[in-house]
Amino acid sequence: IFRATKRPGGIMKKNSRLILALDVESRDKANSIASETEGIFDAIKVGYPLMLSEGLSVIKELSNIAPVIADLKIADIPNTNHLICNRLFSAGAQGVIAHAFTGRDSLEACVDVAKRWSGDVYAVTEMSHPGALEFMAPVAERMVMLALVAGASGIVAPATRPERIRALRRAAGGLTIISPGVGAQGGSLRDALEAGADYAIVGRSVYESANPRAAAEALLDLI
Ligand code: NUP
Repeated sequence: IFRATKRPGGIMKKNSRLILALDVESRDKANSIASETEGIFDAIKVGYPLMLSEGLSVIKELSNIAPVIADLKIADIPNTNHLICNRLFSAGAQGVIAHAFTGRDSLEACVDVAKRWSGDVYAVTEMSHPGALEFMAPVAERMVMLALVAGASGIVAPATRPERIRALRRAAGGLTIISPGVGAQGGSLRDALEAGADYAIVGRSVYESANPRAAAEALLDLI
């Protein structure tokens, strides 16, 4: 089961190690924050709030500023996952976030599509909110193994629990770890990166700030 699989390779350059979570609900707001903070974030993550408000076309617009990761936490049967991933990559996404708990075949369906687009799949292992301790945390290490076996590029691990990033890093080997929960959810940027995250994902503490660029620069200063 642990046969090595070729991982898709992305174009996200590890520079600031910061990913902007752009959970605003208007295209104008999204574009203005992305432009204001241009050059700081290694990628922009968009999810349901923005895509349900403004449609998939926001992906292409934002990808002129930074590579876009589509965070729909894909969690369906393999065929549906395949269709969803095709939509997201053809809309211009560089990476997608998919749940691991659906199992190997479903995650592999995402990876198959990602490879065709030279894109990335990040598998959700243990989420950052308290409720993740109920069902996810007890099986998170197994989900990391699944991410490895399925050929995902990386995993999503919680900045709210650096000790869990450390444990998941031990299981994840060289997989990329992207880590949400810094700032608004109480996680510390430095602790997350020191624990083994490659990138920290930051949303509200930047886009709700009166001065998003200054807020982003303040984060850079911490690294
Ligand atoms: O476990 C996860 N926790 C989490 O917060 C997985 C995620 N994808 N996210 C997302 O990261 C969440 O949906 C939001 O887009 C971002 C964190 O934003 P904020 O708490 O910094 O505002």
